[in-house]
Amino acid sequence: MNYPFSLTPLPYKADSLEPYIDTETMNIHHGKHVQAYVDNLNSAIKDYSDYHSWSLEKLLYNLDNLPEAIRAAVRNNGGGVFNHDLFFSIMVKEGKGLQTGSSLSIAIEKKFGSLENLQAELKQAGLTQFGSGWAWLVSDREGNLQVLKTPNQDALIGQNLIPIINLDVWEHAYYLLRQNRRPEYIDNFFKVVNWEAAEANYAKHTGLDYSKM
Ligand code: MN3
Repeated sequence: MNYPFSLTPLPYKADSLEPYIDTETMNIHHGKHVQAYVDNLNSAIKDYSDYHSWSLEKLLYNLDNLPEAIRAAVRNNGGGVFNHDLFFSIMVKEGKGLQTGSSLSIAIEKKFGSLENLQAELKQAGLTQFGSGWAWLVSDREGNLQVLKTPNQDALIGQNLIPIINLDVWEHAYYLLRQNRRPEYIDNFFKVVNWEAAEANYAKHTGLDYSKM
C-alpha cells in the first residue's frame, strides 16, 4: 500500500463484536477516526512526490530521514493507520482462542506463566498509559515476548520488534459505550481477541523486516 493511501476495510461487519465492542463505536472509530488518519497522511505527503512510491512501513521505518515539515504528520497519521489496521485485524467474533501447544501459547507460558497473567499485564499497561496510546504484546527476533505501552500513535517500527497484539486505549475506542471505564473496555477486548491472527503474527518474528518493505 502506498500513496494515495486508502482506508483498509474492516475484516468483519461493524456489529460483529457486539456486545463487547459496540457498533456505533466501531463505525465512528473505523469510518471517522481512522479515515481521518488516512486523509491527513495523504495531505501530508501530497506535495512530496519522492515519497509517493513508499509503503506505509517504509515511511514509518525512515521517519528520522523524512523532511522535518512532514515528519510529525507521518508519525501521527501514518502510525494511526498502521496501528489501527493491526488492531482491527486482531479482533474477531467467536474466535478459536489460543491453541494449546501452539508456538505462541508456549512462548506466553514461558514468559508470563499463563494467558491470564499475560492479560493482567496487558491490562495494567493499558490502564497506566497516561492519556492516549496503546498497549502491546510484542516479540523480539528470538521469539521472546514482552508487554509494552506507547503514547499517541507511535508505531513500533524501527525497534526490531514484531507486534503480536495491540490494544487501543485512546478514549475514542471506548468512550461512547463505556465512558471513563477503561478497565471494563479492556476486559471486553479480551473477549474478542483473534488468537489465530496473533499466532500468525508471532510466526513472523524471524522473517518480518520493516526495513525492506
Ligand atoms: Mn483508535
